[in-house]
Amino acid sequence: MAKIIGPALSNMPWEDKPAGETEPIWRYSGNPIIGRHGNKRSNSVFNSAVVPFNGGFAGVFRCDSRSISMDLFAGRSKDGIHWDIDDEPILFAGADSEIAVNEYRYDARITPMEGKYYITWCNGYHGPTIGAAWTEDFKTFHQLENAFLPFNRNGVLFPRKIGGMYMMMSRPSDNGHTPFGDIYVSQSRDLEFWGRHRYMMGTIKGNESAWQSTKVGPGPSPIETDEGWLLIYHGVITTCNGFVYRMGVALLDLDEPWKVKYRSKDYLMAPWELYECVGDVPNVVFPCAALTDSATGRIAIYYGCADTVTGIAFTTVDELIRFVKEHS
Ligand code: BMA
Repeated sequence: MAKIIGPALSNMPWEDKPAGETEPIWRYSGNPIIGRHGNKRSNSVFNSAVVPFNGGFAGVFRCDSRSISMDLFAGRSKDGIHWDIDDEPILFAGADSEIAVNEYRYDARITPMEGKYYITWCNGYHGPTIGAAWTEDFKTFHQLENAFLPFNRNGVLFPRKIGGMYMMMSRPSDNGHTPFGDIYVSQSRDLEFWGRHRYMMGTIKGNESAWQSTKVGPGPSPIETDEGWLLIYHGVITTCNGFVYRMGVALLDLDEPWKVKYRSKDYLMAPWELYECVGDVPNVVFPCAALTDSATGRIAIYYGCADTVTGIAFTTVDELIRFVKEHS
């Protein structure tokens, strides 16, 4: 049995694998857990992040408004399934006034680290780049400098220093709906200045693994295991009717996480259910968070469905490691 390195979480949302299920991952029977109308003005609630907090759960949610502006909202939950999401967006304090201008904010990840909760997101600053902030209470949020220049998306921190350095994955891109994209890892001593950029993994061209032929991007903050960092990511193909977003998994070297030990050739999960295939942007599953229980190896992945609603899928560390090794 592989081991998750991290705290136990006995109250995380969970359903056992249904009898006869052959997939390595299975959806919560009550999906979607958050519908379009998660707060007062929301058109859609998706691509959002959650963490254990104060015996329950807290989250940062992407709620696109009815004017279709993109912003981040704090939320709280007792069970990780039923959520109260604020009606007003998060006010980020502390940033340099230039950085604090809110052009747009979306697709947050949360990484608990050193007693704080770090939030990273796609932040509009003359083009999309990686915004960063921290909170201790999900009420006051302290904004840091943007990690990178535009154009970039999917900034995801590792949950601890590695070799004495903070590490963040990202996916350099362009100003629009990027028709390309590979994942890199960057390093920092202080979470402000980033360098030592290393290529981690890219798209796979041709017919071999075409679901990830257009772009790939990191999902939740990586899960530390005794076999390596488990990275759940999204992969995109361009079809005659637009992009299709699927989920994959990779196992990264613990000390040099840009080195990929295994990576799924077959996708892990794809838009199969109606709420994943039909919505404001059809055929999208987009993972942004994972809860884990080191005592049992359980993993609950939170993912956006069709850019409209939010779902949970369950798996275990053994299922993911077996799958990535068998389908690498
Ligand atoms: C990406 C991001 C995501 C979105 C996806 C599908 O480029 O904008 O927020 O879920 O496209 O529309």
